[in-house]
Amino acid sequence: MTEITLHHYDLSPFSEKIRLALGHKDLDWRSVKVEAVPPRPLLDVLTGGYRRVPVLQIGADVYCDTEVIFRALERVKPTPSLYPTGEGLSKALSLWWDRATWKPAIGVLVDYIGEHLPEEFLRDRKEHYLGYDISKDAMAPQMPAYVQQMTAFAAWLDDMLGEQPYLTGDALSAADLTCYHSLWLLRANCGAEAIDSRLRLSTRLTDWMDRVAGIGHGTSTEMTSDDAIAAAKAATPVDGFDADDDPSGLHFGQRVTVTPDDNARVPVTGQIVAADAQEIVLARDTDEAGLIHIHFPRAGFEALPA
Ligand SMILES: N[C@@H](CCC(=O)N[C@@H](CS)C(=O)NCC(=O)O)C(=O)O
Repeated sequence: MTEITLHHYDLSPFSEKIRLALGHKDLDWRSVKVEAVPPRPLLDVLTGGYRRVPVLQIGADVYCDTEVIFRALERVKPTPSLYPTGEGLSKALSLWWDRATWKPAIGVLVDYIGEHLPEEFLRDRKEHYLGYDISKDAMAPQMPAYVQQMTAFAAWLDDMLGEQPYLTGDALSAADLTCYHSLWLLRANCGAEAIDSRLRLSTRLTDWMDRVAGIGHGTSTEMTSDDAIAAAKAATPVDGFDADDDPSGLHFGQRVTVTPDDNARVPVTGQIVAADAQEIVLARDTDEAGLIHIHFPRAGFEALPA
């Protein structure tokens, strides 16, 4: 089987979701560490310019966004599933959590460690990623509101757990990995005790976090970005997803742009080679890595004629 390669950095909570998914499926994978602040020219070759992290690569197939990465991992190794009770609830919970908690979680984070964030990191996040200033001073006036949001949402997770070990039932699902990630970010960087008390995390919730953490990250070996490009060049796209069923009238072979609809709104241009209501795949010819197929989810992205 072609190697599974994750392009990521340690502190990235969205990457932590995927590291845990790789652990859940007990996969061997290659780890390409990228800079926390772009430019990332070698990653851009593979993604066509999509600027967020993580990115999963399997040979010449490249997956942008954790939702479609989960989907790819399901295809590579269906069991244990990331969707033991079906995709709908897990995916809806994940999209809500990612979007509703990202700004408040960053607000709480910078209250604790904001003074240590480099100027170039803050500038990049404001100008090219989030569109707002995440410096400690800029976020301070809203701090009570961030705590209010995180506290409300964490209590909902606690309620969902009830008597069951995981959010959607007896078995772990993608929803657990997603809802874990921003709380992991806060506890790992601000101190678990401080966060547990500030956000009123119950013992039931922190026990669940311990269970999720216990999954681990599978087995990884380091790889350079250059070697990842060489692996893409040596491969041809092989992912079996070949649907021609776009719900909006886009058609096979059409040139389109695909752009996140929330932040880091860099359009990626290519020709449709597969599409349905959940996933779209663009073909791009690159000098450095040959033909690449880039996969995106549909929810949270806009695909429009180029
Ligand atoms: N919806 C995306 C969000 C990814 C995301 O925002 N990742 C953060 C890192 S945790 C990021 O890309 N930050 C800006 C950057 O690293 O360039 C996903 O699920 O993958």
